[in-house]
Amino acid sequence: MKPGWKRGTVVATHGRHCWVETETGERRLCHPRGKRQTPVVGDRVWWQASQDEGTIEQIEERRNLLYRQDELRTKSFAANLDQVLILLAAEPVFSESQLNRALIAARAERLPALIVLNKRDLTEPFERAWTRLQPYRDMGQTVLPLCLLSGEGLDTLQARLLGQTTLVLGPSGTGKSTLVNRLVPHAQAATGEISKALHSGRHTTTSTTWYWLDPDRRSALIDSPGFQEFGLHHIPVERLASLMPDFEPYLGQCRFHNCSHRHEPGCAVLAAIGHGIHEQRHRLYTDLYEELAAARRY
Ligand SMILES: Nc1nc2c(ncn2[C@@H]2O[C@H](COP(=O)(O)OP(=O)(O)OP(=O)(O)O)[C@@H](O)[C@H]2O)c(=O)[nH]1
Ligand SMILES: [Mg+2]
Ligand SMILES: [Zn+2]
Repeated sequence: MKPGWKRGTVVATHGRHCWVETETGERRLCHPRGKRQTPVVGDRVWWQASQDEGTIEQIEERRNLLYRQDELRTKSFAANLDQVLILLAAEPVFSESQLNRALIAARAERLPALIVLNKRDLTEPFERAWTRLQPYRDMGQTVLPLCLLSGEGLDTLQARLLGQTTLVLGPSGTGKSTLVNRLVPHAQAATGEISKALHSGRHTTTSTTWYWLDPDRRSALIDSPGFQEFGLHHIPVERLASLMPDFEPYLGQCRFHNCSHRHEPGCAVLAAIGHGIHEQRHRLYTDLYEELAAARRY
């Protein structure tokens, strides 16, 4: 720390520029000094004023960091979180592979994850989605029902957000920005008609943004654009099985200590399929295993 440096938190990013919230609650546009470090939302920084803007001098060490991934480039996008809220909805139908990836990314950073299923008013698709989430409840994962339209389930969810910094993740159109608007009256986060968003292939929310839930600034919600790919390529393939909670009880019981749990004889994971491990969960594992093994060859 040097004279003139002040503390702040990155609350939004636009390319390489970002908005920093000062300790007095003022928000100021800042530019990172040099190209070495890119600030992400949630970063605690030291910044210095230059007229009405600012320069980020230093980013403090991160407690944790989540990545977003496109093709070969890996981009980090939020840091210093307490938990991750994965918002799914009755519609659009969610991809279990994407859900699994988000859960693994959170677990790799030792972040608790909360799954919330929104749009309970759409009764039949909601029931189908709820049933598809059975394997996740079986592995001890909390799954909360929600209807942002009526507000049903909001109190239970709100209690879980108290005093925490929560990153809201999920596919496009599940209601992430609607949730922010429900909980932060002056947020005015843009929300979109699902059909429009899906048909144009675009997302309503295009950048990650931090919102305070309370006047004393203890609970925060971070809205993010709907995810396409979750960055997992930094995870060693040998670690993958230990990041799937339903596999965990069987690890260390296979005949071979370096078992990949895909085809080896005497594999305790393979033996548990059908009781303890759902078959499609094992399929998600093998698909991801191949992907991570291939990524390492580059
Ligand atoms: N039927 C129903 N519709 C809802 C509910 N909650 C949100 N929606 C609608 O779902 C649509 C998408 O909501 P958004 O909040 O923009 O979704 P998002 O997750 O922020 O989407 P992206 O920003 O594209 O990632 C909007 O038309 C909302 O009005 C609900 O409980 N029931
Ligand atoms: Mg949004
Ligand atoms: Zn095995």
